[in-house]
Amino acid sequence: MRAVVLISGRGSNLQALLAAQRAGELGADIAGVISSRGDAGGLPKAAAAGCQVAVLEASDHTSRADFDAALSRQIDAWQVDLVLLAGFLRIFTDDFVARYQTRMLNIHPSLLPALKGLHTHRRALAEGHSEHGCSVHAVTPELDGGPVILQSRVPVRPDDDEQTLADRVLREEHRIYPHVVRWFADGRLQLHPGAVLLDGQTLTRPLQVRAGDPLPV
Ligand code: NHR
Ligand code: GAR
Repeated sequence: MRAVVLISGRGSNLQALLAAQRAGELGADIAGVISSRGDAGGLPKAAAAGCQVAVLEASDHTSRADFDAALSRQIDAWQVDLVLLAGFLRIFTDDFVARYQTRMLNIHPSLLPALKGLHTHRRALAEGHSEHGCSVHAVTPELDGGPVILQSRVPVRPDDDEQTLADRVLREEHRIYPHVVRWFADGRLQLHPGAVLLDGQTLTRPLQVRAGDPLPV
């Protein structure tokens, strides 16, 4: 199975996926990495790992539809089976989502459906949440609204700031994302337009772990 990873920044989730691939635990080859920013820290990491890389900047495209068309062309040229968003900061058009909906996953830094959108750690603190976390979900046209597959819960501590909380969540992102990719690569996870199936059973609610707990097999 071949995967493409879409990034916009640092690329630590990309690195976690690459590490899982190297360890033989991903079940997929990361054939290519596409960044929406030329200065993304993840790009040199991708190149060092031997992935093909491409940069598609929004400023070089006249519309979202035009950007997404260029993105599709690159993805399709690499002939991948799976599209993985990893800190990708561009909202897609419905047409783009429709094309990849059965083979596209995202890692989002909150316990969805709580805290969709950006700046989730800041908002978790501002809203006084006692628990926070991250979610791997299927991507649908509704932003951060697709079915959640696996999430990890972390405590919010009284002395947390945005950075300490983000770090605690990020460690869990790096555990759960490669794990879900493995399910997809092994053919155990199927993404359908209205439902997600794991081992042939419709997921009616997300699987959940707590920080550090063993992951569901
Ligand atoms: N597209 C669709 N249609 N559906 C989803 O669920 C998507 C998506 C595109 C990206 C990732 C998402 C996240 O994990 C994602 C999920 C970007 C924004 C955003 O507001 C929000 C959520 C996500 C990604 N982007 C601004 C935009 O105008 C740009 C912000 C910036 O550049 O700083 O595209 O949270
Ligand atoms: C991660 O925390 C990811 O969940 C989040 O951005 C960070 C990217 O870090 N994604 C979003 O907020 C998407 N809107 P990384 O580049 O080191 O993987």
